[in-house]
Amino acid sequence: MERTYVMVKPDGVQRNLTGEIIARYEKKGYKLVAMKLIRLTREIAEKHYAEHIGKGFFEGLVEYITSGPVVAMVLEGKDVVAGVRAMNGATNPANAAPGTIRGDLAIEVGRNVVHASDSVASAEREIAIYFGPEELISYEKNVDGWLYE
Ligand code: D4T
Repeated sequence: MERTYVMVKPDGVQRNLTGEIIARYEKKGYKLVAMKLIRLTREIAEKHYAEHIGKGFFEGLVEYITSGPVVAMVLEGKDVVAGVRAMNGATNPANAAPGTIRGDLAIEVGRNVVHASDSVASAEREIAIYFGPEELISYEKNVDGWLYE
């Protein structure tokens, strides 16, 4: 089953949106297989956002993402990478549709409350940055038969 890396960013934690954001994924049917509260170091932030090093917004991005704790998690489900990206909405909340997390809960691109991997390859890379294999828990849920044919 596919997995993705999701992170409630510092603004989401500070604004008490962690529970609401996780609840949306849970209600959809995605399964939490790992979760923890952590504070990113600059080193981790640079690893995570390596593709953006050197861009104009990079320093502000690192300052923001290291400014307070984040809730890091791994979600599992059929086509979960694309599904969570769709639930999160456009990167810039100004372009995010109502009903999406960013469309409903955020205003500016530099405070967009949540992160999710943009491909299966990114998910594998990002999960490995934040979690050791022993932290990923495979388990059955009774509801699975009501979610999948
Ligand atoms: P993340 O990775 O945070 O889920 O965002 P996306 O995958 O949706 O978008 P991204 O990688 O293009 O951007 C990473 C991160 O940088 C911030 N950002 C981005 C910014 O502050 N200004 C910008 O112009 C862009 C493009 C927001 C998300």
